[in-house]
Amino acid sequence: MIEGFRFLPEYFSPAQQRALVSEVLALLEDCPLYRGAMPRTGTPLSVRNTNLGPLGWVSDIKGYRYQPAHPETGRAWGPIPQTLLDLWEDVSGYPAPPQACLVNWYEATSKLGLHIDADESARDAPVVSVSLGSRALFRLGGLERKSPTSSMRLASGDVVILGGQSRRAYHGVDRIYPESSTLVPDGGRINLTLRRVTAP
Ligand code: MD3
Ligand code: FE
Repeated sequence: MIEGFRFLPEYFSPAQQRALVSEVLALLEDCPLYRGAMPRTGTPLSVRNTNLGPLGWVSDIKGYRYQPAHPETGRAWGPIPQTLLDLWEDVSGYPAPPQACLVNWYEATSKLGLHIDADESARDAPVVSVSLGSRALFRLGGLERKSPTSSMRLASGDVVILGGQSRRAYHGVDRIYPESSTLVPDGGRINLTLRRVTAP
């Protein structure tokens, strides 16, 4: 496995997972999920998104970027839940708080192609990911698209930390296993990723 990758299975208890899903669902009322699109082609993304925090990651026909406002409502994103700020403090080893929590919402057939995350200028900061709801088949490769990959299942409550070399690695989600959990409505999956965007 690539340097800097850490897997903390069942970091959150079932009770903590339920509380976190309830809190996120409540925040989505003012900060709704929307469907982004691929740069240039405008092909709709398979996963719906929203963000929490001062900045949010957005993808549309014009490109990928971080911005302070929701692309459809024009309002600021909602707050990052304290539980997630505490998680960042516990596991990131980074001297400043996260600025974005990207919410990825997977339905039964959603997937996320192999990609790298390169839109953050704070390149020394890790990404911290929380999985909630149905299990996902996650694929992690190396620094080049052609690098060999390995797959693992991410289950509800699992935390993954992408630091060091792994922060620059190709990765994606091949599929979810819908209804492997009832935590998220319609047997879906929520992935929350905490990100530092700018150097402190
Ligand atoms: C490896 N999310 O939001 S989480 C993403 O399950 C993303 O929704 C996936 O890829 C998901 O960009 C994977 C684990 C993860 C998150 C960020 C990474 C792995 C990563 C950034 C760099 C390298
Ligand atoms: Fe990613």
